[in-house]
Amino acid sequence: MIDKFKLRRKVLLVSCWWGLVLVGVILAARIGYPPDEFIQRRQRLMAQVKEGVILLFGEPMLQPGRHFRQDNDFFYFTGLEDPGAVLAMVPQAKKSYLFLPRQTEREILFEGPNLLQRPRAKTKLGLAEIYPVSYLDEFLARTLPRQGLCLYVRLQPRDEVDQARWETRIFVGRRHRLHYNDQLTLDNYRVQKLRERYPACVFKDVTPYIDRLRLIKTPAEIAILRHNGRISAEAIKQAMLATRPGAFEYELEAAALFVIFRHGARGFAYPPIVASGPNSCVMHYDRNDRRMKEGDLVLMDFGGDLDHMCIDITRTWPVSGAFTPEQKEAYRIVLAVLKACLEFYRPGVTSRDVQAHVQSVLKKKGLDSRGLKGGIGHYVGLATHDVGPRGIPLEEGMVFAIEPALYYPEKGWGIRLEDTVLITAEGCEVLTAGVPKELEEVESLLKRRN
Ligand SMILES: [Mn+2]
Repeated sequence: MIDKFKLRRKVLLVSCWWGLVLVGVILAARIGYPPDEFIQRRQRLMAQVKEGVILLFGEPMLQPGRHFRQDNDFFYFTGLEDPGAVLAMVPQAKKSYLFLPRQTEREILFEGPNLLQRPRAKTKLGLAEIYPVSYLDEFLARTLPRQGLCLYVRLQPRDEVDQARWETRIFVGRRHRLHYNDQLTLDNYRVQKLRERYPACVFKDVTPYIDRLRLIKTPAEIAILRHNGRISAEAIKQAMLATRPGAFEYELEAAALFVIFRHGARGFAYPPIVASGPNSCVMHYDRNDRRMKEGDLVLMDFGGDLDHMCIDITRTWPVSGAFTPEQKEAYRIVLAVLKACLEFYRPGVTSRDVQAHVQSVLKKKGLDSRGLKGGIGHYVGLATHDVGPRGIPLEEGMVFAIEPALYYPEKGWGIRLEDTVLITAEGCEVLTAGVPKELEEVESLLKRRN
């Protein structure tokens, strides 16, 4: 009996140890993109557009004060982080051309050489040629007449790491409130110049084609998202463990950032929200500088940006470690809505179907929905609010976040829960399941604090 017990204990210890090693290996693994990923994406785009010349501009300069992050659409078809680049695709010839600035010695010294210094890279990257940007206009002048004088450019706004195309449009509109700030966006300026230079050209919008492709994640993107889901979930877990009365919100932000940066993230999917007490009712709270008190709830909305793929998670927990009965009641409703959504997601389902299911689940559980509907949240990918047609039934390979919430400013607390999910053939995979959301699990994790 004793031997058997000892053996069992040994097996348990060994398997625990291997479990820890495995978690370490999984979190430490570097994923990235396979080399031909971007060649295939360009082929897919060209197979659909079929005509003219497709022109995509990269981020023009290094961005002060932050790591360089390439324009999302440009990155999607190149995977390149060189500033000042332009990509031209000629669908009828099935060829792609890259244009890069000719760097001075000084630029090379400070920033390192761009691909123009490595002409042989073109074969590996599947490019027909790498040219200096100064050749772009002559290239267009030579190529456009043979391609029917048709130019596909981005006629809709760009998206950013934490801003959808439609949000860019709204913020530009907001900036225009004051006529001193109402200059054209860089995209619109480029289109205006192209129209001036090539007045005979027909201009068509390439964004619907791009958005349709970006909507369905590739196996490489899914692998990155899974990894990001794991490290971002672990980050929130560490923030939960760092919570104590008297600590500042930014201490939780620091605990979470350490985890994602340690595992290869280049930045965050959006500025981390660590909102305690009354701040939890401010949806995009940004300051993170309040001192937390016993009795506060803290709402944290956080996700990493790993290899240009974003994750979006929200959890809400009590600073003291225990929810009040009133908070528990609200938490159960938010959680029930989230879980009812997650269990129902599968290909073919519409937002309306999900909402009907949510209402029937709440009814069965005898819970008052307090106005919460559930449904399908925002797409997630290269941007936290990613591109893609809205209002269509779910398809395998879509990734989106759903974030039910109840806010009570008069009581000084709000509750939001959010997971990022991948639609699979049979249902969905919660990419952010690594951080607990069940009431009891949250409270028991908080008990582990020293
Ligand atoms: Mn979200």
